[in-house]
Amino acid sequence: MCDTCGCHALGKEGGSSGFTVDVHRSLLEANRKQAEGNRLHLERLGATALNLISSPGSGKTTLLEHTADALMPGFSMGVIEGDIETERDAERIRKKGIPAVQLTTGGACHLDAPLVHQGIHRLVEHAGRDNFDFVFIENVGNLVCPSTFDLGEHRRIVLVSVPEGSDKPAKYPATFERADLFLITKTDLLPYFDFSLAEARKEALEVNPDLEIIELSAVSGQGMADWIAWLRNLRN
Ligand SMILES: Nc1nc2c(ncn2[C@@H]2O[C@H](COP(=O)(O)OP(=O)(O)OP(=O)(O)O)[C@@H](O)[C@H]2O)c(=O)[nH]1
Ligand SMILES: [Mg+2]
Repeated sequence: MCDTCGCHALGKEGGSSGFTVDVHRSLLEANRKQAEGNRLHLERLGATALNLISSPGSGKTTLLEHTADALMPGFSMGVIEGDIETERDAERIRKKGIPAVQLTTGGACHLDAPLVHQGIHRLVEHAGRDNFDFVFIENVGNLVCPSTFDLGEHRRIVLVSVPEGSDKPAKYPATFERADLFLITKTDLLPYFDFSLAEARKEALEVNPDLEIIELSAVSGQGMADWIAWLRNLRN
């Protein structure tokens, strides 16, 4: 098992031991139960919860900053930020007037459901209200480990930015298999990189034929209307 996060059932010698696999299974089972509890909890708050997964720097926080501008004041939102260290992303969101709490994992490369449960309580306390239309959960920047852990979200979103390359869906298939929406971000940079929108779409749909796909740039605004429409549609 990975010493940092427990996200792979591999022994230290590179093989899997029965003990390691059992511990891993029971960790995942405990996570699954807490995730169901989180989902009910979020529904009692009236919230649709979204889990954002991507490599570091794909533009998750920037997208949420711009989403705050576009969604407010029609919809209320709260944000649970996940990072290994620092309060920086929550501070960025709070500057937009949006309630945000920061979860720091202290080394683990993903959020898990028990940590997010704490985050829900802290968000309600911090916001001073118990009703939200949307709760966004920004996962730790990592395209691998977060895909294993249900956090109690209603939809899962995977982001890949143009500078990362269009070959990512085939290389990280589990994350795409388990996602509902694929956001191709930083499309304003397309002229400067060899990113192929056609390849990214094709590979993603080969992994998950039901995946919805939106191309956008939070900076230029291109595609943001499609993203906001997708969000609004979740509340209809
Ligand atoms: N050109 C361009 N840059 C962007 C866009 N969105 C984000 N960026 C830049 O990309 C960098 C990383 O953005 P963040 O929003 O912090 O990325 P993140 O996914 O939240 O990063 P982590 O939380 O560290 O995983 C910043 O310098 C942003 O200004 C975009 O649409 N276009
Ligand atoms: Mg961020």
